[in-house]
Amino acid sequence: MFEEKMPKGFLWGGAVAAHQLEGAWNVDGKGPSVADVMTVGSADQPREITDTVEPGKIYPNHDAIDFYHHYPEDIKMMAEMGFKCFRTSIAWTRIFPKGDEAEPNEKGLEFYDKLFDCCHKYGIEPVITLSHFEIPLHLVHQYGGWRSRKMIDFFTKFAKVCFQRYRDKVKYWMTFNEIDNQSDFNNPFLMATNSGLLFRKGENREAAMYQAAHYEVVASALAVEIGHQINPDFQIGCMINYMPIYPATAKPADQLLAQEAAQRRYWFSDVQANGEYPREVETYLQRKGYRQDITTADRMILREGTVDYVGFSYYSSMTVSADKVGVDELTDLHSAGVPNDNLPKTDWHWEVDPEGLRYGLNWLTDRYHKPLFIVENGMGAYDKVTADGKIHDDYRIDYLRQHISEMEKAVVLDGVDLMGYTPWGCIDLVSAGTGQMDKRYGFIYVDKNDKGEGSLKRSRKDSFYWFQHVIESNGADLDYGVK
Ligand code: P53
Repeated sequence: MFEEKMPKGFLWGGAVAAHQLEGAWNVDGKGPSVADVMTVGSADQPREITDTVEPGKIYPNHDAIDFYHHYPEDIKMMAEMGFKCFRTSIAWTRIFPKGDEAEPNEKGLEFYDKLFDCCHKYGIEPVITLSHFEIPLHLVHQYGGWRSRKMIDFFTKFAKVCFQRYRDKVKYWMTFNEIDNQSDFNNPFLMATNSGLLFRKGENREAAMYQAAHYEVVASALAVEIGHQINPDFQIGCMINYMPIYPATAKPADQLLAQEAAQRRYWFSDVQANGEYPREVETYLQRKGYRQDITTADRMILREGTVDYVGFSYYSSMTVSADKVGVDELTDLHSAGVPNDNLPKTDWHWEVDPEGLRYGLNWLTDRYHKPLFIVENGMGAYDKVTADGKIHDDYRIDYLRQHISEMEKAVVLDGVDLMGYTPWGCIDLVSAGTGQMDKRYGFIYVDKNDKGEGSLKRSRKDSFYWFQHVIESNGADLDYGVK
């Protein structure tokens, strides 16, 4: 147990994303986003991305947990847990239903006014992601998503409208969720969600990714500049999915490969935090002839729009082996990955590595010299409701407890500058990767299953009371109710 507590004002809370919990997919003028044409999958079955909404298929994001109509009750429960902040996103298609309209949709703007007012009523600070896997479907079909430079204008217009409207209600922002997931460019789901890229047959996916991601980092930098003009007190961050990349052995080739893999994965945040492409990635792009459309003006924008903090999600680490992919043959990171036998796995095969979080907090501090914010962490698990209506989720408490403990070492022993901690899916919601409801992360249980059946009734899991004590003690008591 720590004598020292976390810093005063530390932002304890929870994280969600609009499309994964709001539902009301076509209510009050909302247009369809790319998430609205994704079906339900499972641990071993990927989600299908259809052209349009097809009859007979289950699209779990359409209704989700209907947070759109339940938010007063849900925020109240989060306040009961003691949340200091609440991370969600603004569904782009509520504000610009197609994405390329001249004027925003007033009804959509009003919804977030009400939501943010509700948060403030309980002293909860909203933490807002602008683009969290919710690209307007029209922009995907009409412009090819981020293949098009025009997306920079559409996105920055959306960002500006939000910054102006919520100037006095939201202080903490992030531009793109998990922008670096695209280093896994052979994963069609990640490319569709992050960039609205639907691949053509035989296309060079890596080339398409680098060009699209370039437009995104430019749009992100412009948004940072616009935001700071609108309110100099805004804290605007980038957001990456951070995973330590370990060498499989102490062989120098594995070490080199791990370093190279990190360069290919973290150049996104390098650009966003440091204002320029790192040398090795610039050289790689020149060698390959990728990202041909970059202008002098783009480079200026990148330099001027650096972020205030680095937000990141943390779920697991990855391990790479030069026996799989040679050092100079690395393209997509996934292909170099090997299992790490030292680590247990979740039911969805994600490796659990609490110490990797402390390692990461130090690594990111060394690399960026900026405040950090853990905006997602957690473990998807099956929950069982017992006869007395309770959910005894000791496995979830165990996971979070170990991670928070490592986080506290990084802050107290290593001096990392950390703004807050918002575990993922604080209320059960639709999984991004699989579309399932039964892959649960929440402290608050929601009665709904993968087929879309259930009363939507909310109830408190054991972890609810545990996290309440963690927050109440500012991170000093991690043992409440632990046997
Ligand atoms: P789910 C892949 C790898 C790491 C994080 O994920 C990821 C993904 C995408 O599935 O996504 C983030 O729901 C994301 C959230 C997502 C959460 O992690 O697949 O920012 O939207 O729900 C957990 O279990």
